[in-house]
Amino acid sequence: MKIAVVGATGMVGQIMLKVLEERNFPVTELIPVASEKSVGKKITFKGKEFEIVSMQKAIDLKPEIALFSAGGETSKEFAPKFAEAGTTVIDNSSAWRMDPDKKLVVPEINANEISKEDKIIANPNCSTIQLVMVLHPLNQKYDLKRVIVSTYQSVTGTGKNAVDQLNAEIIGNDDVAKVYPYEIFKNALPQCDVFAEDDYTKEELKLMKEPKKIMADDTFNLTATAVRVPVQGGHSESVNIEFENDFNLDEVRKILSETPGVVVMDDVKNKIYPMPLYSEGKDEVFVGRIRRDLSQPKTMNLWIVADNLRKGAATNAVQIAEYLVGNQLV
Ligand code: 11C
Repeated sequence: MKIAVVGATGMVGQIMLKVLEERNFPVTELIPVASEKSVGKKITFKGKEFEIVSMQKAIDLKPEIALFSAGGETSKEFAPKFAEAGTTVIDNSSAWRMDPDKKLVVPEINANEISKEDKIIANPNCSTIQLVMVLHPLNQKYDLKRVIVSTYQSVTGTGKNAVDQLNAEIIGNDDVAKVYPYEIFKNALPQCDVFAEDDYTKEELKLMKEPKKIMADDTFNLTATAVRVPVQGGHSESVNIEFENDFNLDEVRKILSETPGVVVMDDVKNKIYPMPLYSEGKDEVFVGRIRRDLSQPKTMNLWIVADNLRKGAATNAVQIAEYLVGNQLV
């Protein structure tokens, strides 16, 4: 499989390469693509060096699959050009996610929607992916009525400059570009991305819209507050879920523990619950603190953690690519 990674030097691009290597994806030719200033530089993949090429060169090489993680504007401009050349693009930006003609895919949930005609496939937002991995199996069994999610998001979701800001603030170095409007060390910012409609941030709106499309269900309500915290290993989410039907907590744990890609870590007597420090570098979505909401019936609280750069971005994209290959869709 000839595969391009667009944005190969970025945080997610680097993890895409790592995940392709770890999962032994059948790469016959790797085409790393990055901005003009990186063209000509080399990256190492499976012990071999590959030269970073320009976008046009990559399009001309007609890869079967292109994994894109280069931002929405780049994706809007170049994904259609790859698609016209016959490449199937798996795009990690928000550019195509809510386009009614594009599939928004979490493979464990809706990969079966993908057909050969889908030349641009959208990878959901990181905080959405870990949320739907848990919501979907519970929705199938108990029918969602209302979801309230509050996130605690890693600085890695903002990118390398944000990680640099946090690390500089930890050592008291003021000589660093500020990505956030305030200090992030020792702080919590109730703002992920910019403010958009109705005083919600773009991140909150993604969380409120994308799950309904992925689960093909708009019969439930969902609201979100997204918060940036001085953490690097992954995103955490406190989720309150009201169902149409009542549930049994042992059965809930059983359903989730039998869901591929989900790991239940829920043993409070032994202080076992998911944390970003634990999820870092792992592909699974971890869920714990599963308990009844004592304030109203048919409602539960739980806590979801995942590495936002892996299952939240790179791993999910590579899983889509694996599905394409495994089902002869490219
Ligand atoms: C964050 N979720 O943590 C974002 C990063 O739409 O893919 C990913 C943004 C996106 O800030």
